[in-house]
Amino acid sequence: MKFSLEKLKFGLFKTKENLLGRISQAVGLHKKIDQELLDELEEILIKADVGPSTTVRIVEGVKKEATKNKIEASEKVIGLLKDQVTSILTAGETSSNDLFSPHVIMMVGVNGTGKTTSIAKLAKDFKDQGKKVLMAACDTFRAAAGEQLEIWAKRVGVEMVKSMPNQDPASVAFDAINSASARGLDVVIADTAGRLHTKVNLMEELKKIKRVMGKALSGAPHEVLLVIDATTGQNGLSQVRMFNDAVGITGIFLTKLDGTAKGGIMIAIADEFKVPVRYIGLGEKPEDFQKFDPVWFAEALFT
Ligand SMILES: Nc1nc2c(ncn2[C@@H]2O[C@H](COP(=O)(O)OP(=O)(O)OP(=O)(O)O)[C@@H](O)[C@H]2O)c(=O)[nH]1
Ligand SMILES: [Mg+2]
Repeated sequence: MKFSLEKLKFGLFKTKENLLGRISQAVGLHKKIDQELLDELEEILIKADVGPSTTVRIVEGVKKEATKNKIEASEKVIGLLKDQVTSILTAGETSSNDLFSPHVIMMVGVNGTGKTTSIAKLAKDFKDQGKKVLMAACDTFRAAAGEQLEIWAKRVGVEMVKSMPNQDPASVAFDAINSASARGLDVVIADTAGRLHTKVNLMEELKKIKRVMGKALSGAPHEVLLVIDATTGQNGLSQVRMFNDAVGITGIFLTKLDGTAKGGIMIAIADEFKVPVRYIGLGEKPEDFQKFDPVWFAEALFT
């Protein structure tokens, strides 16, 4: 995928309006960085879904830096804010660019967050890098799920291991990994079910898929990506907690950042869980996503 700051800025448009737009307004009303301005900043960040504890940490950081460096002019507050946000987002990052062979990725998340679409995006990206990708239809719960994945597999031109309705999803994962190993394929991406109403069963099912993947290939899955819909705001935090407790997530794919003003959730996630956001979804098409880069993200948000 080609990185484009313009595309990122465009995708973050509403979040930016909500955040930078209001901050600029507040800055216009104050000459100096004083307590009143800091209080207003706090309110703006909380309204942008940055979350209370992360907001307090950011505002305190801004205050400390301003005092330490004797920065008084109110317009400088935006740069200070950008630095704080960058450092929070960077702290959550770990570099894990090693690809195993086959590299097994398990996608999890509550229903409708964008798992299947995001799998198509990743698959296309790997394919564009010359890798051979196999999708595994481990959502055997919802009848149409397999068909939906198959449409994407065809559209982006990768292979897929199908499943029967109600087949044990772990067995689908097992077969897919064995087949990929035998045929020397590079990447396996497993789609999983996301139903909400039977949380306990779902978590047990996901644990089993993960366990069985490890039996098919020691070390698999190499990545467990949690798909979070940015428009759900603070609820995303409890989803991180829930899935992390059950299957130990290695990264987050934050979808639907386009068209939401709630992108601040990303900062709260990075601060509270230290789980890196790896990708962001900026639209419905396979090319509408980017690898997450904290520096560029802060740049797109605050300038
Ligand atoms: N605007 C926008 N829409 C997205 C994005 N990612 C996914 N969607 C849309 O979100 C809807 C749900 O996407 P799916 O991929 O089917 O979600 P899912 O998690 O697989 O859903 P279930 O299989 O029902 O659990 C679809 O209409 C997608 O087009 C994104 O980054 N931006
Ligand atoms: Mg799906």
